[in-house]
Amino acid sequence: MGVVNITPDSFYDGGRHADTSSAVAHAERLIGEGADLLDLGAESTRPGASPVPWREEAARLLPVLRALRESGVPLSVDTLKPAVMRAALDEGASMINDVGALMAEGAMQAVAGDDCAVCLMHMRGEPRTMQESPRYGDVVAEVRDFLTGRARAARDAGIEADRIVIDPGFGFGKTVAHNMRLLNGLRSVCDLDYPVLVGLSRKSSLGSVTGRGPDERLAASVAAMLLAVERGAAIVRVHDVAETRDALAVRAAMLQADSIE
Ligand code: HH2
Repeated sequence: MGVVNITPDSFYDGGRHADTSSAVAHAERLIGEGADLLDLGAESTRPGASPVPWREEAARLLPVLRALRESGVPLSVDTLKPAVMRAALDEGASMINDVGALMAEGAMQAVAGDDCAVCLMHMRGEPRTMQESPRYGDVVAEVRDFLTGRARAARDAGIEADRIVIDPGFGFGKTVAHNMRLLNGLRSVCDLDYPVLVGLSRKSSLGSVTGRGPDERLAASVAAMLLAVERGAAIVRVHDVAETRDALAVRAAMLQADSIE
């Protein structure tokens, strides 16, 4: 899943693709690099980010969505807002990626009647405040229980099981230690009966581990992605599609080594 941030303030690429034509060009580049799916986001959820009014978010998002809907690649929309969800589905989005796990009022109803996929993510708190001393007893068990509950709520609202994707939410109300424990314990999240999406690309935990800024976290991002896939992640949400595909090609070749001459 290639990330397309149509925002002025995303933590890594904020402002690089903030207007429609550069966002579309970036998306087309990611498709050329082999993205199977694109995630379009028009509101940053980085720690400390302030919410954007839904009309502004929609005004950033919809022209890009319209320009890409014939691209042949399914389009996911990263939003917390039911009004944006509905507008995106009307314009042909295939998936709603909600870092709020469809807990906002009206969010579940906005997607239930459609046939779109949904991504339900774990977050502790809200982006503005989520990094203010998050605490867990057992982070892996708590995230797993939360995702089990949200998937059940989605099923109860009429969302079929094969439309549901779950995500432990790396960096959303978690310290570096929490994120590393979650990465190591990802298998137990993947053992739930839903595909698991993982977003670790260029995140600050990788900066803490390596001492590097967002622009220098490519190697750490590829390593983290591969560790997640080894533990069963089905979808990896990344800024760097070509490098990610190369790493996955090495893994695939290793797994198929016996059948290669
Ligand atoms: N991470 C970000 C945004 N959306 N969605 C899911 N499902 N999982 C994630 O881990 C995830 C996400 C943050 O990354 P980015 O979009 O690059 O930054 P920003 O929120 O600042 O735009």
